[in-house]
Amino acid sequence: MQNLEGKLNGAGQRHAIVVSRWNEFITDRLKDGAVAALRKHDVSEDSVTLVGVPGAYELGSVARKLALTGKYDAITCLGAVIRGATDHYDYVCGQAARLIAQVYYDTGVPTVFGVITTDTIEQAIERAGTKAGNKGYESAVAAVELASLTRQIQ
Ligand code: INI
Repeated sequence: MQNLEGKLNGAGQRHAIVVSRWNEFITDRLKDGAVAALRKHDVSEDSVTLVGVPGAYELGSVARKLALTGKYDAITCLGAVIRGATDHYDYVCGQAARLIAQVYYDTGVPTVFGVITTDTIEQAIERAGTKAGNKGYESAVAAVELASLTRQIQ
Protein backbone atom coordinates (compact mmCIF):
# COMPACT_ATOMS: atom_id res chain seq x y z
CA MET A 1 0.00 0.00 0.00
CA GLN A 2 1.26 3.48 -0.83
CA ASN A 3 0.71 6.22 1.71
CA LEU A 4 1.11 9.73 0.34
CA GLU A 5 1.54 12.54 2.83
CA GLY A 6 3.15 15.95 2.53
CA LYS A 7 6.33 16.46 4.56
CA LEU A 8 6.90 19.54 6.68
CA ASN A 9 10.20 20.17 4.95
CA GLY A 10 10.26 23.03 2.49
CA ALA A 11 13.86 22.71 1.28
CA GLY A 12 13.92 23.40 -2.46
CA GLN A 13 10.37 24.78 -2.53
CA ARG A 14 9.47 28.17 -4.01
CA HIS A 15 6.76 30.14 -2.23
CA ALA A 16 4.74 33.30 -2.81
CA ILE A 17 2.97 35.12 0.01
CA VAL A 18 0.22 37.51 -1.09
CA VAL A 19 -0.67 40.01 1.62
CA SER A 20 -3.59 42.42 1.77
CA ARG A 21 -2.95 45.92 3.14
CA TRP A 22 -6.44 46.38 4.61
CA ASN A 23 -6.16 46.14 8.40
CA GLU A 24 -2.40 46.29 7.92
CA PHE A 25 -1.62 46.19 11.64
CA ILE A 26 -3.09 42.66 11.58
CA THR A 27 -1.85 41.51 8.16
CA ASP A 28 1.72 42.60 8.98
CA ARG A 29 1.68 40.12 11.86
CA LEU A 30 0.28 37.42 9.60
CA LYS A 31 3.06 38.13 7.09
CA ASP A 32 5.72 37.93 9.82
CA GLY A 33 4.19 34.64 10.98
CA ALA A 34 4.18 33.20 7.46
CA VAL A 35 7.80 34.22 6.79
CA ALA A 36 8.86 32.71 10.13
CA ALA A 37 7.05 29.46 9.31
CA LEU A 38 8.75 29.14 5.92
CA ARG A 39 12.16 29.83 7.48
CA LYS A 40 11.50 27.29 10.24
CA HIS A 41 10.57 24.67 7.64
CA ASP A 42 13.76 25.17 5.61
CA VAL A 43 12.46 27.28 2.74
CA SER A 44 15.39 29.50 1.72
CA GLU A 45 14.79 33.24 1.90
CA ASP A 46 15.73 33.61 -1.81
CA SER A 47 12.82 31.33 -2.68
CA VAL A 48 10.14 33.50 -1.08
CA THR A 49 8.32 36.26 -2.99
CA LEU A 50 6.17 38.75 -1.08
CA VAL A 51 3.35 40.41 -3.01
CA GLY A 52 1.17 43.24 -1.67
CA VAL A 53 -2.46 43.84 -2.72
CA PRO A 54 -4.94 46.52 -1.59
CA GLY A 55 -7.52 44.23 0.06
CA ALA A 56 -8.66 40.64 0.55
CA TYR A 57 -10.96 41.02 -2.44
CA GLU A 58 -7.90 41.06 -4.72
CA LEU A 59 -6.05 38.09 -3.19
CA GLY A 60 -7.47 35.41 -5.48
CA SER A 61 -6.97 37.29 -8.74
CA VAL A 62 -3.34 38.09 -7.99
CA ALA A 63 -2.71 34.55 -6.69
CA ARG A 64 -4.05 33.22 -10.00
CA LYS A 65 -1.55 35.30 -11.99
CA LEU A 66 1.24 34.03 -9.78
CA ALA A 67 0.10 30.40 -10.06
CA LEU A 68 -0.01 30.61 -13.86
CA THR A 69 3.66 31.69 -14.05
CA GLY A 70 4.63 28.18 -12.95
CA LYS A 71 7.29 29.71 -10.69
CA TYR A 72 5.77 28.74 -7.33
CA ASP A 73 5.18 25.47 -5.52
CA ALA A 74 2.61 27.09 -3.23
CA ILE A 75 0.95 30.42 -2.59
CA THR A 76 -0.17 31.68 0.81
CA CYS A 77 -2.88 34.36 0.75
CA LEU A 78 -3.14 36.55 3.85
CA GLY A 79 -5.80 39.07 4.82
CA ALA A 80 -8.04 40.30 7.61
CA VAL A 81 -11.71 41.06 7.11
CA ILE A 82 -13.47 42.50 10.13
CA ARG A 83 -17.24 42.72 10.12
CA GLY A 84 -18.46 46.30 9.98
CA ALA A 85 -21.89 47.80 9.92
CA THR A 86 -22.49 46.95 6.26
CA ASP A 87 -22.69 43.74 4.25
CA HIS A 88 -19.44 44.68 2.45
CA TYR A 89 -17.90 42.09 4.78
CA ASP A 90 -19.84 39.24 3.17
CA TYR A 91 -18.85 40.26 -0.36
CA VAL A 92 -15.16 40.60 0.51
CA CYS A 93 -14.99 37.31 2.47
CA GLY A 94 -17.06 35.46 -0.11
CA GLN A 95 -14.96 36.63 -3.03
CA ALA A 96 -11.67 35.91 -1.26
CA ALA A 97 -12.70 32.38 -0.22
CA ARG A 98 -14.24 31.48 -3.57
CA LEU A 99 -11.38 32.73 -5.76
CA ILE A 100 -8.59 31.34 -3.59
CA ALA A 101 -10.22 27.89 -3.67
CA GLN A 102 -10.67 28.25 -7.42
CA VAL A 103 -7.00 29.06 -8.02
CA TYR A 104 -5.96 25.85 -6.28
CA TYR A 105 -8.64 23.81 -8.03
CA ASP A 106 -8.00 25.19 -11.52
CA THR A 107 -4.20 25.42 -11.53
CA GLY A 108 -3.16 22.61 -9.16
CA VAL A 109 -0.81 25.02 -7.39
CA PRO A 110 -1.57 24.79 -3.65
CA THR A 111 -3.12 28.14 -2.73
CA VAL A 112 -3.87 28.57 0.94
CA PHE A 113 -6.61 30.64 2.59
CA GLY A 114 -4.93 32.61 5.36
CA VAL A 115 -7.66 35.18 5.78
CA ILE A 116 -8.92 36.07 9.23
CA THR A 117 -12.68 36.75 9.20
CA THR A 118 -13.95 38.06 12.51
CA ASP A 119 -16.67 40.15 14.10
CA THR A 120 -14.26 42.32 16.09
CA ILE A 121 -10.73 43.71 15.98
CA GLU A 122 -10.01 41.93 19.27
CA GLN A 123 -10.81 38.55 17.72
CA ALA A 124 -8.54 39.38 14.78
CA ILE A 125 -5.67 40.31 17.12
CA GLU A 126 -6.13 36.99 18.95
CA ARG A 127 -5.62 35.11 15.67
CA ALA A 128 -2.62 37.20 14.61
CA GLY A 129 -0.07 35.94 17.09
CA THR A 130 -1.55 36.51 20.52
CA LYS A 131 -4.10 34.19 22.20
CA ALA A 132 -5.23 31.96 19.37
CA GLY A 133 -2.08 31.33 17.33
CA ASN A 134 -1.00 33.09 14.16
CA LYS A 135 -3.08 32.34 11.07
CA GLY A 136 -0.21 33.44 8.84
CA TYR A 137 2.15 30.93 10.43
CA GLU A 138 -0.40 28.10 10.25
CA SER A 139 -1.24 28.88 6.63
CA ALA A 140 2.39 28.85 5.52
CA VAL A 141 2.94 25.49 7.25
CA ALA A 142 -0.05 24.16 5.30
CA ALA A 143 1.52 25.57 2.11
CA VAL A 144 4.78 23.67 2.79
CA GLU A 145 2.89 20.43 3.40
CA LEU A 146 0.73 20.80 0.30
CA ALA A 147 3.69 21.71 -1.92
CA SER A 148 5.42 18.54 -0.76
CA LEU A 149 2.31 16.43 -1.31
CA THR A 150 1.76 17.90 -4.77
CA ARG A 151 5.33 17.04 -5.83
CA GLN A 152 4.75 13.43 -4.75
CA ILE A 153 1.57 13.17 -6.80
CA GLN A 154 3.17 14.51 -10.01
N1 INI B 1 -10.61 44.48 2.54
C1 INI B 1 -10.06 43.71 3.51
O1 INI B 1 -9.06 43.03 3.26
N2 INI B 1 -10.60 43.70 4.76
C2 INI B 1 -11.71 44.44 5.07
O2 INI B 1 -12.15 44.37 6.25
C3 INI B 1 -12.31 45.22 4.06
N3 INI B 1 -13.52 46.00 4.35
O3 INI B 1 -14.02 45.94 5.47
O4 INI B 1 -14.03 46.69 3.49
C4 INI B 1 -11.72 45.25 2.78
N4 INI B 1 -12.23 45.99 1.76
C5 INI B 1 -11.49 46.33 0.57
C6 INI B 1 -11.60 45.26 -0.52
O5 INI B 1 -10.88 44.09 -0.14
C7 INI B 1 -11.02 45.75 -1.86
O6 INI B 1 -9.65 46.03 -1.71
C8 INI B 1 -11.72 47.01 -2.38
O7 INI B 1 -13.12 46.83 -2.40
C9 INI B 1 -11.23 47.32 -3.83
O8 INI B 1 -11.57 46.25 -4.72
